[in-house]
Amino acid sequence: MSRTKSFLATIAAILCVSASLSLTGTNRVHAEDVPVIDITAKRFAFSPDKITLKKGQTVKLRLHSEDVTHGFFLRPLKLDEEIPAGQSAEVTVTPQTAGTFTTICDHFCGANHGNMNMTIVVE
Ligand SMILES: [Cu+2]
Repeated sequence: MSRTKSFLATIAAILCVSASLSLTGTNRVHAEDVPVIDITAKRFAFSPDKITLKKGQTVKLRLHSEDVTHGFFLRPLKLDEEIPAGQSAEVTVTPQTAGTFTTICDHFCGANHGNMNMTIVVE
């Protein structure tokens, strides 16, 4: 009887330890392994105007607007964000297709809006 009890206690202790290990492991992966790329939108350009991503690698794009509301639209990467005036928006993306893509501002922001775009290269 007491042998069974101590056996069960040992199992419980192992489960506890492995549960807490896997939790901290998950948190660490999220905090450190997703690179952040800052992109600033301002009439009528994005800065930087070109970024390079790796196929299959997740990145977080942190989009900032320095003036009015802008859009950030790129159908092949399923990006369709609105960047509110003077604020930021975040989107996480894992590109699955290599190529050179053009992201456009799809929220009308003024006279030269039609030429506001940036390049995303996936390699
Ligand atoms: Cu625009």
